[in-house]
Parts: sequence; structure tokens; C-alpha cells
Amino acid sequence: MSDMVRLTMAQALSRWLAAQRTQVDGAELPYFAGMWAIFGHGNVAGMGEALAGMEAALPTWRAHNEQGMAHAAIAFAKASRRQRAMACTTSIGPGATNMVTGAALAHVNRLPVLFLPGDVYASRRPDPVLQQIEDFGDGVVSANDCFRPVSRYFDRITRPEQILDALPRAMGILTDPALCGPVTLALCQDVQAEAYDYPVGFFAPRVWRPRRPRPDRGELAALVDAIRGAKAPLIVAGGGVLYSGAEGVLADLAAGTGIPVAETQAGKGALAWDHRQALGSIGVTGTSAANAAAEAADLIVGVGTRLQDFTTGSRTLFAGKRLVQINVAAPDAIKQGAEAVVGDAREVLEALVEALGDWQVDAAWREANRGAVAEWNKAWDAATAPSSALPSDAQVIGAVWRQAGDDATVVCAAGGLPGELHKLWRSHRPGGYHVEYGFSCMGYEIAGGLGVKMADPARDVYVMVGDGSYLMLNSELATSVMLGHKITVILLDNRGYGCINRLQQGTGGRPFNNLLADSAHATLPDIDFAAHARSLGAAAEKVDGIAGLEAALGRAKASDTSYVIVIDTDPMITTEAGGHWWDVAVPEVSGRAEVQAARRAYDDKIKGERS
Ligand SMILES: Cc1ncc(C[n+]2csc(CCOP(=O)(O)OP(=O)(O)O)c2C)c(N)n1
Ligand SMILES: [Mg+2]
Repeated sequence: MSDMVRLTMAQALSRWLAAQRTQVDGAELPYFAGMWAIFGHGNVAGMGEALAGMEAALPTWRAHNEQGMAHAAIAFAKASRRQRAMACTTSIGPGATNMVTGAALAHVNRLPVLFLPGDVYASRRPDPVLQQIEDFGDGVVSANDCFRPVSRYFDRITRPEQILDALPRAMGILTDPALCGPVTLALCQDVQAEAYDYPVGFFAPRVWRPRRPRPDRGELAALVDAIRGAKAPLIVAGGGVLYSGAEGVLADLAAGTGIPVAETQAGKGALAWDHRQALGSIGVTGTSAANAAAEAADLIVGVGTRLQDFTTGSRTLFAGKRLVQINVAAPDAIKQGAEAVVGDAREVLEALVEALGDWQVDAAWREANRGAVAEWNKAWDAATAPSSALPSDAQVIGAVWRQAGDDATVVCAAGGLPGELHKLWRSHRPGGYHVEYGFSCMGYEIAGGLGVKMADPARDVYVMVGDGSYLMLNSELATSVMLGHKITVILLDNRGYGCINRLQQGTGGRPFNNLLADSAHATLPDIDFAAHARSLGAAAEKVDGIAGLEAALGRAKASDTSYVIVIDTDPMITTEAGGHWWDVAVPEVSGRAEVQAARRAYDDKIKGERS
């Protein structure tokens, strides 16, 4: 009989998490960097007792909002290229459901995170316990069932021995490149505290090495033939390029063959912005160079992209083109009629480099793309050049980019900024661009910036956030101060939901309920964001104009605590250059002439695409 150790389920779970290891660039590290925790009656006695005293092996950090701590954990995993993760423990009820949005965000973005919400008593002894959802028709439902559709693996731990299987299964999902996403283990409150004799061997350290599936020979050969036969091939690099560490071989492949590369939001930064084959961003928020290349291409090769509608211009940009999808997940690889090459991006691209030998694209295709990039660079200059008017998002981005330096990371998620950043931010290195645009979740920015900083404390983190997103969720700014993880926040105050206000008018609507001034109010708010940030412990200032911003960015660099710079911006300006159509359905019936006109234009566009 093997040795046994008597532990509570929560003690065993914490001990097991601390024993999971990974390899990053040859160095062995804990897979779980630590545990975010907000305690309540649903986890303080069980999980709280287990985590106290484990700080060295599994540090615990206190957050201010469960969604915020989920964002920090997810951003950490994204910045760690899915090689490492964090866990999050909450109480039952509202603590747990506060984290559901985080689970959805991780699910959409295929990012690993372990959610450990407390759950109702398995024994039902105090039924209904405080915060228990009562379902008169279903005795096994709890608030945590909300996690099911947004978890890659969901389990409810109703007996202490269940974790012997549930935990390895959870790791199998977290570390599998195709299945990767959030795991939720709902921990019944009584079971957390229940003892069991666990086999000592269960807690032996285990190293989880990243798996790199090689492509099928037939699928690879078909792709090589497709490229050799193409006159104008284009590569679309998605987040999978970064997660597989394929940026080096992608740069070599592009340089060696001359195949141009465009980037999705998640893939941005795969290629340095000034690489000779770099076309910049693609799609709805794409550069004119990348979108022109997509229109002229006779072969599009997606690498590690899930073909979200912003990438494909709502399926109009690649329509009718031969499409090959290199993806580690077969359901992504076969999307939209693509010919599939299922496999790890780096493995497939390395095989491509070898198979293509000294094959090169036509000189004319190369020249056309170089010319298009030169044109785009002029548009970039025009959009980002400072002026004396109320600054645009683009001008602010230009200033932050000039001041941030080559090793910084910019973080963003929602509002008008992600589109502007996708077009205009010039990435020097992979990991320098961190925009969550799978869920585009308002409130990700500040907590996400904290997670990025925790993944690599040596890098400067610049969070760019709108006033709307800031007001929605800013509380982990205090956590960044408390933990000593400095982030610099640039808060663009255009006094409302600027991008939705523009979209509203773009679909024929009257300005309504987006900008503060267009919304029901007794008093028009005039929010002192700098004072607010200072109250949370950050250093903060409000600046006037682009020159003032650049000077403040210098002061922020010298600060050793988190620093918030507030700047008023124009809510109506976006970068006109580049871009592509996006499908936003317009009402068929309206008394408003502008809506009727927008609907006619919408119908024409859809009819044009169908014929
Ligand atoms: C949680 C959440 N709620 C709603 C939305 C829809 N939405 C997208 S952008 C936006 C407005 C964001 O305002 P702000 O942060 O000020 O940025 P701006 O649009 O002004 O650039 C809204 C409401 C969202 N993306 N996320
Ligand atoms: Mg705004």
C-alpha cells in the first residue's frame, strides 16, 4: 500500500497546484504562479485555511473585484503565451457569479485559467445556505452552473476524493493547445473542509511540457503545392503564432519567400512593424496595405487565427479566395471552407520553410506590397501628427508610442482604442501589444495591465483606457499599488461611450444614451479622474494636449508607483484610412430617414456580396 496523507480537500488541492511545473525557455517554473482570492463564507474556512502558510509554494493575492482578479489572471496567461496560469478562488453566490464574465473572456480567447468558486453544501445541511440560488425544479442547480457554457471543463467537487481525477483532467485541458481555456472546479463549501487520506504520490511534482503536434503529411504537401502555385499569397498571423512561439520562423519564412504578412488583433506583434514583409493589421481595423493585399491575393494562409468577423471584414474580405488554415484546433482549421493543416504553428511553418526551399513570390507582388506599405506610412504620419485641436485617440497613441520605448507593452480591450491601436500601434517585438479583442470586455484594461506586469515585472506596461471602461472597473489599480506592480495608465476622457456613439450615427441613429451629454441627466458629470486615481493610491495628473502628455509620460517613467495620466480627447474622430466593412444590422423599419438610408446601404452591401 502506498503512503497516505490526511488532508482536507482544500489543503490537498492547494498542495497539488503547487506541485505542477512547466518549462519556459528551458527553465522549470511553477505552472501556477499563484492564487487570486476574495474570501467569503463559501471559501474562507476551507480554501482560506489551506492557502494561509503556503505563500512560498503558492502565493495568494487579495483583489478588490472577482471579475478584476479573473482579468489579471487571464492577462498573465496571455502575456505568458499560455505557458503559465493563475488560479482564482471566490466565495459562493455573488463572488462566484462576478467571475463568470472573466470565464467567458478566457473562453473566447482560449486562455488558461483555473476558477475555483465556492459552492453550496454537498450535504445540503444548511440548505438554503446564505447566497444559495434555490431552483424548485432542479435540486442540483447552483449559481455556478453559469460557468458551464463558458468553461472548457466544469466539475463540481461533492466528495474530497473527486479531485484525484478532476485536477489532472483540469491540467489536461489547461495545457492542451487545442482545448486550452478556462476550467471551473466548483468547490462545495463543506467538502473544502472535509478530510481524506490522499496518496502521497499524488503530490509529486509534475512537469507539463508544451505539446507541439506536427502536421499531417498530406495536408502539408497540399499547402506547399498551393503556395508554389500562387501568384499572390498572403499570410494572416493570429494569436496562435505567438502562443506557439512561431514568430521567429514566421519572420524567416516571410523574408525568405517574400510572402507578405498581415496580423489579427491577437496576432499583432508577431512580426516587427518594420519587417520588409509586414503589412500591419488586417480586416475591419486593418491598414490599407493589408486589406489591399487581401483583396488582390489568390491564396490566403491563416496561421493560428479563429477568423473572427473583424479579421475577415464579416466574411467579405476573403470571400471567393482560396483559404488554407494552419491551426492546432481542427474546428478552427476547417472554418469558412478552408483547407485544413492541423498542427502547431511553429512546427508547420518550420516544415514550410524546408519544403519551399528557395521558392519566392513574384517580384511584382513584392513591389506592390512595398508600395502599399509606403502609402500606409504616410496615412500613419497624418493620423498621429500632433495638432492644436482637442486630441484624437490616434494622436494620443502616437505620443504614447514615441515615449514607450521598444520593450514596453501596451494593454487595451474595449472602446474606440482597440481599433485605432490595431491600425496604428507599431510593435517592436512579440508581446509588446496586448489587446483583448476576443471578448473586448470593458474593464479588462487596468486589471489586465496588472496581470501583464506580473508576467514580466521588467517590462513597462502602458494601459490605454477610455473613460467608460475606467468607470466600469478600475479597482485593481489599488491592487497594483498595493502589490508594487507599477503600471502606467493613459485615460482618454471623451465624456462617454465614444465608439458606440459613432456606430449609432453610422447606422442612422440619433445621438442617444452614449455620450454623457446625450444621456438622461439632472447634472452633467464632470469627473475628476486624476483625483479618483490618487484616492486609490496611484500618482495621477491631468494634462492638456499632446506635448503635455509626452512630458507627463516622462514623469510616469520616473515614478515607482502606478501612474495615471488623464487627457481630454475628441469623441468624434477616428482614423479614416484603412479599414473594411463590418456587419452591423440596421433596422428594417424606422421613421427616421437616416436609418432608412443606412438600411438601404446595408441591403445593397449584402446583396453585392451574395452575387
Ligand atoms: C462589459 C462591456 N459592456 C459593454 C460593451 C459595449 N461597448 C463597447 S465599447 C463601449 C464604450 C466604451 O467607452 P470608453 O471606454 O469611454 O471608450 P470610447 O468608446 O469612448 O473610446 C461599450 C459600451 C463592452 N464591450 N463591454
Ligand atoms: Mg469614452
